[in-house]
Amino acid sequence: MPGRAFITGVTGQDGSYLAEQLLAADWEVWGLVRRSSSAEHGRVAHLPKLVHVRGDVTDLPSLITALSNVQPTHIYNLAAQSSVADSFVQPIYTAQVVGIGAANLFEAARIACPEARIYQASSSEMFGASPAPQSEHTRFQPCSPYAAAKVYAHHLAVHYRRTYGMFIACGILFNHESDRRGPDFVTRHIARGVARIHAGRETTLPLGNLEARRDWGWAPDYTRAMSGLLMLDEPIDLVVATGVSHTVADFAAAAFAVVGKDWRSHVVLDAARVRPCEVPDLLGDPTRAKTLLGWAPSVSFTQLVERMVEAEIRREGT
Ligand code: NAP
Ligand code: F7E
Repeated sequence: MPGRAFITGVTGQDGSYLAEQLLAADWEVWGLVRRSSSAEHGRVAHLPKLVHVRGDVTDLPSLITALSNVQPTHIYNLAAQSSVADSFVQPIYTAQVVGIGAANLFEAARIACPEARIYQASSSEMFGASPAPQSEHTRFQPCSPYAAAKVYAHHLAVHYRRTYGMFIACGILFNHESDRRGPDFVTRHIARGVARIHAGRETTLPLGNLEARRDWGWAPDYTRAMSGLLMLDEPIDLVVATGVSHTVADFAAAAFAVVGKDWRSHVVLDAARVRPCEVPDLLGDPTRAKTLLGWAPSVSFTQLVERMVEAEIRREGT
């Protein structure tokens, strides 16, 4: 039965797809939107039924007020400073939004709506240096301030689950992409660079570590898994991944191939894009997600790359 959902991070990539999917299934959807002098909220501008609630996950009173007023049945905590690269530059801010932000959300829910089911956006980045493949049993070895903050939030979710009996499920999601991805992430950066080179507006594409491996999937598949996780009888931790990984170089090669170009003629190494500490190899084992949710990715790596490059070509108007 549809209920009332409250989403933090609703203006982001995942929040926008999740809101779309829930509204299409007749849920009432409320989204936390923070104040900005220039916000246009482009990813959710096409969703008139989405109710915007002013607040910030670093501001506990705003969360208590929002949850007291909305009284959601389901809460999705997607708000984050989600860039791993930027977390090295702003480690304290990242901890405040990703770590303390989650603590504020759990505490606000405990006070205002303790019966609500909560989804916590955990991340494959938490596995860090642990060798591939990674599953629910793999040790967390975070390699960035972002990952360390996500590990804190994850452990806190488990603590609230065990100590207060709250329904808090953690989706440990591997990289998922779309044409709504932020422009700084490598897939969108590559897709946009290819489109600009195709249009004759650039000649080179700067990249950092080409050898890092990631398990890339299609974002709307992953937001389906989020709502599925809150439909289970018990709150659990669940890995969501395709089970296939590629290097950054593979992504670049596939993206340039969409416009008939050789990536080696355009990619240039930019040392400033290499991180102080790198996660070398993320490859998820989605067995449990398949068993418990019947979840499977609907888009292959090649289709994902094509969709992203074609979307950027449309944006470039060529
Ligand atoms: P995203 O596009 O970067 O969106 C982040 C969202 O958080 C935006 O709506 C942003 O609002 C909001 N936000 C940031 N700081 C906030 C604050 N202080 N208070 C309230 N809202 C705040 O991220 P995403 O890719 O959709 O990812 C969603 C969640 O899943 C994040 O928690 C991310 O860490 C996690 N995750 C993502 C992936 C992935 O591959 N995409 C994988 C694993 C886990 P503004 O629009 O105002 O900036
Ligand atoms: O980097 C390498 C980079 O920034 C992927 C977030 O959603 O997924 C995301 O984190 C790889 C890394 O994503 C460039 O070093 C090379 O190895 O696209 P990314 P991420 O760091 O994996 C996880 C699961 C999350 O939870 C995060 O929120 O690509 N790389 N050259 C580059 N990366 C970027 N951004 N830019 C480059 O030029």
